[in-house]
Amino acid sequence: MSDVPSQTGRADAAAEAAIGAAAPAPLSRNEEIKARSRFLRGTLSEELDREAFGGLSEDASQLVKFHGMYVQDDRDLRGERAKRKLDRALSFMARLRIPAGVLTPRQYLALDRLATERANGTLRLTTRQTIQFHGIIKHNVRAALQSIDAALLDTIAACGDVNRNVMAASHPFRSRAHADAAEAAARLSAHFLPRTGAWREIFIGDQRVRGGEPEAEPIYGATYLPRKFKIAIAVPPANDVDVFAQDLGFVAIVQDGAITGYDVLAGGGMGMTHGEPDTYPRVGDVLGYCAAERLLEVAEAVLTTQRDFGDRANRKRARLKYTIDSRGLEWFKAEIERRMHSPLEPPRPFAFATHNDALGWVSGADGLHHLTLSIESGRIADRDGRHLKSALAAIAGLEGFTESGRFVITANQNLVIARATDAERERIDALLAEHRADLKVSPLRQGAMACVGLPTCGLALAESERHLPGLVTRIDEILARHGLAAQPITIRMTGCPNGCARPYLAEIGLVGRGPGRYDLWLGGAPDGSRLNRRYRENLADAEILAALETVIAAYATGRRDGEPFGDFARRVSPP
Ligand code: SRM
Ligand code: SF4
Repeated sequence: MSDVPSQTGRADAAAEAAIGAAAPAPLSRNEEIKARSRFLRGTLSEELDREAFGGLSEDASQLVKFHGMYVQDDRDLRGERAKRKLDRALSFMARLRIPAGVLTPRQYLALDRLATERANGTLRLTTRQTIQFHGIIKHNVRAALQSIDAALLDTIAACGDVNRNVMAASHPFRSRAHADAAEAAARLSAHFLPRTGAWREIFIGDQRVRGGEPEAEPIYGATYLPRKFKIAIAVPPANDVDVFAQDLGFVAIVQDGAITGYDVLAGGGMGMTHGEPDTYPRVGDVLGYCAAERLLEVAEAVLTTQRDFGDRANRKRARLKYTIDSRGLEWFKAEIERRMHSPLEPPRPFAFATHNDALGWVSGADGLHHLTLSIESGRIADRDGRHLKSALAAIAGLEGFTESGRFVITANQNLVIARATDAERERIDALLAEHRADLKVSPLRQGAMACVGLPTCGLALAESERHLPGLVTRIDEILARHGLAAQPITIRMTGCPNGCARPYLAEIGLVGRGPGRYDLWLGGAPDGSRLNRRYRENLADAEILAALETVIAAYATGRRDGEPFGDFARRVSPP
């Protein structure tokens, strides 16, 4: 492991010493909150007991994120409640930590029940291979987390200034290399899990052992990281985890079917703020290659470099991508290698073909079958005559499959129902059909992703999850008019520029500006390796459709042989 100081809070001092610059800017308020929190406890426990108020104080609202939760309000109800002089309708969103997105069907059943009994009746698969619950009222928070704990799961570090859910190629049963990647994700997740006992004490009811070891965070230190930190492992030729969008990405190098090492990427990130050019999306840079057994060592060197040099004054510039851009890639690589006591090897060649999921059944050499099921915007619900939630619960409860099957969440918000026998495969198909949950979707819809957006996201400027499906229908009509109905194209929408559905890597990106208005970004690569560019700003739906019709018509007649839509859009609309 790297021999770096283990306690932070001195990060700014270290950074200033290193560059010999002017007096440091004052730390952000979140740094004070973390420092005072006694390893993420703060006043959370007492505040949870006060049920007369449905939310938390500002400081506790920041701390609860480290435990995987957000205080939100239903924005559909805001205006009406304000008119009636009522407080906001507050509730909690809880996000699980599920490394590589792998669940047993039994765990899934527990989560399905939780959604019905303690949340808003739906489960939301996220773009980082995990599940969110919305609408948990304060009174239910502890009970919800206790049922998560009983299912041998947790929400620790699912949000907050820590390493987030670690992603891996979404089909761990496809090959030995895929299984290796999922196992490596679990190891990374465990290695960077905060050591504080706060989650168990506050939500589960565990008592601290009197006179026990003093608590410490050997990797993070008392003030954790300057900002969130994200890791993913891709197994070529699928870039289904969007490895270029991660703070730290590993691309598996496979020999004789097993992962022997990784190309290491650093500095990816999506978020930006409208009108603030010093914030921007960025794809990760390839730093070099490491042998598989050095995975944790490399990851710790990168994470602790960001811990010590990331910006703790300005949270808008606190991600690793800005640390790298401020100090330079050469400096960054040298610092990683200094911490590892040896250089990375030159990168090995790799090639990706796609960043989407391949839908449908595939069968393994072991005779087991795996179904990748399209879940629109990751929302599992019984609605509009389609009983997806009931269907998945029935599948998870199939005798035998409950124990031997697996549910795997993909980074494209889809679900792999894995490890089914011949007979189980037949039952699964029948259950999906009975519940009208086996809809055939167009290639465009297969490559569509939307962030949550309204009504729960406090940062949304425009609709997203509720809006994209209808817009896709209309874009499909345009594609059909131009003979392109079968053309796979990635389209991603977010309700604001934070980029939660990674829209800047899509062939068509739509980024919320204000109610009903979006910026249109075009030209991402079909394998997710290139940023798209802003093509038009502040468009209403009719303007988006008109702009797309023009480009799609030109693509229909002017594309080169086999040229993907994103490549064409980039070629014909240079910067
Ligand atoms: Fe995100 C904040 C939802 C993946 C970049 N994201 C939020 C919050 C928590 C809003 C808030 O801070 O108040 C959203 C909660 C909405 C809700 O009601 O549920 C939210 N982000 C999501 C999810 C659920 C979107 C989805 O539809 O699946 C994803 C949950 C991931 C998970 O399971 O951990 C989600 N967010 C992402 C990604 C994609 C990724 O990680 O690969 C990104 C872009 C990559 C990146 O981090 O650069 C992303 N979310 C952000 C940002 C911008 C961060 C930045 O430094 O630029 C914010 C705002 C912030 O942190 O201040 C944000
Ligand atoms: Fe909310 Fe913006 Fe993320 Fe969408 S992209 S979930 S609107 S923060």
